[in-house]
Amino acid sequence: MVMKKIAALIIFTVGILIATAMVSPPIPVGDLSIIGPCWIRPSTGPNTAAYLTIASPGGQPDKLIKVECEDATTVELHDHINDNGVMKMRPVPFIEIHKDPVSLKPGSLHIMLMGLKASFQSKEKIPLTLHFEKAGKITIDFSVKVPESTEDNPPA
Ligand SMILES: [Cu+2]
Repeated sequence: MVMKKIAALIIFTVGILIATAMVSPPIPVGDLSIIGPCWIRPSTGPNTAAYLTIASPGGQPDKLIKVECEDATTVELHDHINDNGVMKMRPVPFIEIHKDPVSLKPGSLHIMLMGLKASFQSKEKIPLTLHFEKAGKITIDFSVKVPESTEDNPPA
């Protein structure tokens, strides 16, 4: 009886490990490929940021022009610039996508979610609608999660 329980526990644990290790497959949208993970930093105030990686495998250039999120008052596309040694965020009108994957990541390009209508907690799923100039739009559930390494940890 005890052995059965242990066996069941092992099978359960292995199952969870496999599920965690699996990387979600790229999501196609038109000629583009959304390469995961699509994630959002948990909110500690009214704003937070969302990240993902996008490529155009066929080499057709495109642009991410707008993102919508029902849980945020305003959504902007942001980049980081080095202003005399001070890293500052600034809005950009679009993010260009080419054959090589473009990574939106902490300290770099990101989707800025401002005026959150509720706090975003770890493990929540927040749907964002991405609008591309040519590929059209797609809604993806972004996972709220704490950045994995300290390297990924500069604010937004
Ligand atoms: Cu920002």
